[in-house]
Amino acid sequence: MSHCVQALEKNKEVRHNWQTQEALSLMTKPLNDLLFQAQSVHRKHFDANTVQLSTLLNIKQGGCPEDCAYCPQSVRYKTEVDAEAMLSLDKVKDAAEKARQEGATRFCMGAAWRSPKEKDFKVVLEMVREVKSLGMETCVTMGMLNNDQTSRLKQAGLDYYNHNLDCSESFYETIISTRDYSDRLETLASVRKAGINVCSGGIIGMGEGESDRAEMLCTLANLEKHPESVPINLLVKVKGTPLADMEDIDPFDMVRMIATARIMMPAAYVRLSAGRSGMNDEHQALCFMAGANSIFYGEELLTTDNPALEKDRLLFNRLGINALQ
Ligand code: SAM
Ligand code: DTB
Ligand code: SF4
Repeated sequence: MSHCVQALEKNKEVRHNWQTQEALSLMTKPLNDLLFQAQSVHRKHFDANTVQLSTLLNIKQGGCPEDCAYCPQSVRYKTEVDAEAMLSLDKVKDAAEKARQEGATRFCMGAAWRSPKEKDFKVVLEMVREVKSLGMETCVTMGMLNNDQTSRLKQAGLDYYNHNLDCSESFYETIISTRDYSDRLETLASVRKAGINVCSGGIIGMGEGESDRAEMLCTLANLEKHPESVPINLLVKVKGTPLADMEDIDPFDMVRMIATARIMMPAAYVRLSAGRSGMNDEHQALCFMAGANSIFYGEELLTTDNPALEKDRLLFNRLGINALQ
């Protein structure tokens, strides 16, 4: 096939007119058919044996005023996570340096805020500049932002902003009451407008239905431009949160969610995000086969465990996966 025809084929796959019913039909196909389709799409857009590594650091833990039902950092729930002060610039620099040495290409800083206050925001700008100067990609997640803030982040060298939809608009009110779905979309629009890459995805296993999952993927895929990065989190059930006793979902549901995201957003990095500690190697391998090509690499997420570096290296070796350089 000529390069020109190949490019046309790829373009055809990048659509922005997805309907929930269509996404749902994809998601519920026989698993082998779904995996085959996802792998085929994946291979047109990416090297199928390369996975991108992002390392997370919680730069401001706990004490968040929001009521997200899954979150151990909300002040409203009695969890084992205490509120702490913001980390120092030096600590952040050291952690980023270590992450780079371990092979991560992106350093993601998370803060448990509804939205940043000016004084703290200035410190985050400084952190972005420092991490950027180490030669790493930078990512921040700290809640809602306005246009002034996104443009200042862009100027400081921010590459990605993570702001998840978390779930479908229909299911949203069961999970969060302290801000609206439209607030989330506005922040995403502002990030996009400022020229920062969008990182946005959600969580499964919160009691949502299959059609909620399909609806959320449609909202993401129907944005004017697909997010460059789509994290799919499996709920980490934390004691003290309202979702602590949710039932486990079928492991294949995670595989289906990833495969469907891959097909609907062919050129996005789909991240197998929270929840890997509870997955066995075979389950993770299926997620990579379904088109996941990014992970959080590092022994901690924000407040919960992630697999040990050595364990991930061994898994990559056994699967013949290389880390994106
Ligand atoms: N406070 C900011 C916000 O909510 O946008 C940034 C940090 S917040 C912890 C980032 C994301 O982590 C949430 O949107 C959610 O998708 C994910 N997350 C938080 N707790 C989780 C859990 N227990 N299991 C899975 N994902 C979780
Ligand atoms: C995302 O989608 N997942 C990350 C990141 N973005 C910030 C957070 C996962 C948090 C899991 C629960 C915790 O460690 O507190
Ligand atoms: Fe706060 Fe973010 Fe946790 Fe919601 S998810 S309670 S906004 S830290």
